[in-house]
Amino acid sequence: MSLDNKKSTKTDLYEYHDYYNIDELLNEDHLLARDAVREWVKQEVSPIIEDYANRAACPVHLFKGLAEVGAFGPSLPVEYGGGGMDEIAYGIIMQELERGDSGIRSMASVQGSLVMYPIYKYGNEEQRRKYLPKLGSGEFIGCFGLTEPDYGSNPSGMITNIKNDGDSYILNGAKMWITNSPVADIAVVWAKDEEGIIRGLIVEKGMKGFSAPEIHGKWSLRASVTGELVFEDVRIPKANILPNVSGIKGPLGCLSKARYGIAWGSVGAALDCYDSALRYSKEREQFGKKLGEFQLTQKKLAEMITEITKAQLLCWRLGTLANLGKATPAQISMAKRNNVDMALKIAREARQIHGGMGITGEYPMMRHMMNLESVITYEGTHDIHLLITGMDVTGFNAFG
Ligand code: TGC
Ligand code: FAD
Repeated sequence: MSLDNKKSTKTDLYEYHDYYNIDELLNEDHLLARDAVREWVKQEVSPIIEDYANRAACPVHLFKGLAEVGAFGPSLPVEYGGGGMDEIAYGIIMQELERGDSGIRSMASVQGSLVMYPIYKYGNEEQRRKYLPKLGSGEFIGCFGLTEPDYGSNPSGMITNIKNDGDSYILNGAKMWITNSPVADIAVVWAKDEEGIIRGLIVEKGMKGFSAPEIHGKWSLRASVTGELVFEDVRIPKANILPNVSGIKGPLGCLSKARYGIAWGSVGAALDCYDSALRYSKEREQFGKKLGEFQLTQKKLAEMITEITKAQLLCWRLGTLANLGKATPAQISMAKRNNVDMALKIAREARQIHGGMGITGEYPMMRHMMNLESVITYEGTHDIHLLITGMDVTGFNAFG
């Protein structure tokens, strides 16, 4: 029996925590967007997510709802399927989604920042009109193919390639670890041309020689579908090449957009874990006292809200810089690295506060913790972002 769309009766008790009154720095649009997405997550994600994660199934039916709450390309222009909002609104939406589940935020990150953004930024008008409204409305699902089996942290080494053949290119190669690939209608793929220059192209489902097998056996992001992209002499019309970018800075520019969203999103996962631990500490008694009355529990909770508050401020400042077009890739790396690491540590501490109950699906920490093991790896690993900061402050390149 399929459990698709079947909701549990579990109530989502989540309450937001804003220790430094950061809400006062937000405008009405931000708050409206946030409240709408928060409510949507409570109604549509929380009741089903444990079940989907348990079954390692992707709730693809949520794509339409994600589109309706404006989660796809919130800061892209409305006429191209986006939300026409600013970068802070984009960040807040990602935070609310990841409060529900990192996999749901992943669906939105990939669609908006890794598929719609490159088509908008690097595509021509015909490509924009053809794909963006359908992606923005959730009619099309997209994926982003950069990583290869032998080129993860070093995508510049990629071997996937295109060869000129009249009015087409012939694409060969393989991509690995691609979010949404098995369910995607289109893939934005990065490949080297005959001069070794990286180009972006749009590959459509059904093209001969193109397949997208699912990767099974993940213990992380179980409600997100991940797969490969395999290209065997796939004929790509020249009209599908993104004309306005070449070189690795093309995909890296998309990653900056998505990493920015993860910096905000991971705070959502941390908030959910903290919120659950705080509530549990006020309910559960041992030795005749509430857990929250013990100093050791207070230390855990006090440190959690301190780290969350620092991360919230980092996001707000980064968002302000992004709105001015001044957020540098290295600043984004610092926020992505810090906030994901913070969220992972908080998930572990919050799990401890719940004792044995913390390992069950009754509470969200284990799911967030396992998800965050992917989040700390994808979009640049924890150490790669450290090296980006190191290079920025010293001027010395420690890669390679
Ligand atoms: P490098 O020589 O440093 O730079 C080449 C050119 O690119 C520019 N650039 C950037 N531009 C925009 N945003 C960024 N983040 C940029 N980083 C670099 C740079 O200024 C330069 O421009 P120009 O004009 O001088 O040509 O390039 P490199 O090949 O040495 O690479 C550096 C390194 C290692 C930092 C980079 O390769 C890297 O970030 N590696 C990590 C790989 C990664 O993050 N992969 C992510 C795959 S996608 C994914 O994980 C999606 S998960 C989605 C989900 O489910 O949410
Ligand atoms: P490697 O690059 O092999 O790294 C292994 C280890 O070596 C890491 O700890 C790394 O930090 C370390 N290391 C590497 N180089 C150095 C160095 N110079 N100095 C010090 N340490 C180093 N990719 C996409 O293109 N599209 C997607 O949609 C996508 N979705 C993903 C979804 C999931 C669930 C996962 C797990 C990954 C996804 N990825 C995607 C791929 C992801 O971006 C890569 O896994 C990531 O960039 C790391 O590459 P790798 O796994 O090959 O690890």
